Amino acid sequence: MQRSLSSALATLCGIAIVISVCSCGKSPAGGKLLVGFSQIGAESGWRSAETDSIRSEAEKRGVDLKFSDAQQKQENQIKAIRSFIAQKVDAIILAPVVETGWEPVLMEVQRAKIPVVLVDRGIKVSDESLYATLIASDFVEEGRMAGEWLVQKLGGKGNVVELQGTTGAAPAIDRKKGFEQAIAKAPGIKIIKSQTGDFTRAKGKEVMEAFLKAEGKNIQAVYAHNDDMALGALQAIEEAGLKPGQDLVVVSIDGVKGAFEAMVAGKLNCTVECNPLLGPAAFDAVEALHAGKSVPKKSIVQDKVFDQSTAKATIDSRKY
Ligand code: GYE
Repeated sequence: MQRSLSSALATLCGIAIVISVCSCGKSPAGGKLLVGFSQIGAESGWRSAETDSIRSEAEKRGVDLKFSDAQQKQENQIKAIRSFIAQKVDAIILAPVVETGWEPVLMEVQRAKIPVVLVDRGIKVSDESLYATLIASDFVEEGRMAGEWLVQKLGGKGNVVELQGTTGAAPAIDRKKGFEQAIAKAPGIKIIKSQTGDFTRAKGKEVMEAFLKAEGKNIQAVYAHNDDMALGALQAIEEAGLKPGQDLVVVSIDGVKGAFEAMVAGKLNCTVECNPLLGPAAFDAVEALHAGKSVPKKSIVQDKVFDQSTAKATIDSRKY
């Protein structure tokens, strides 16, 4: 009797342990991982390719993905993150629109013990433990590659106008910095105008129109922080009766299909690739963190330069 009572108790205890282990590993999505993805918006071809990559990877891995488009506004991203906390997600993937202002909401996420995977853009926080990992390109290096290519192309001399990305965004700050470092080695090259075009084609065109009105034939080259703004600038240049790619050298960053088409057409001169296909790496990180494994604080995506001499041979193999 004594023995059977203790063995019954042991069995009950065992069941209790099994039950508690099962319930702590289970997310509200019924066994599936539940992940919130706060995306910036749909401002560029690059951004749409990143969204597709994350969505399709979630589907492939059977992850229940809550997607939120912030329409370029940090306040919308903060709202989305708070709603992910309320939904008790297993992880948050965040593509942060700007670098600063994330501490308060990320502290709430930390209190809820939800890991944060940053994709494509970095943030500036006093406490690095507010996010688990960042998966992104080296934007300073991209700007530097664009600058070095242009210094060579212009033979060290010429006036450049710059179309900046979204004010306060990591790629806008860093691509400017890297480009300036590269052209500093060629004192004959000067940035004569620089303004934000918000990473969009429409704004890129509008700002380029204003640059052409103010400076006209004084401009030898355009440096755009992304392809969409460069494609908008090409339109403005043509509408002003000039030939982009010949009368003006145009260099940008991203490497989207439209940029390759414009290079094959002889209008865009060069693009520095920035790989947006971050879905697989993002979910590798999410799954590792969920399994309690550690992940590197930063993973750098490798990029390279393409110009008109390599565009034709590579355009068909482009994945975005
Ligand atoms: O270059 C641009 C987009 O954050 C790296 O954002 C990304 C940038 C990309 O809108 O096209």
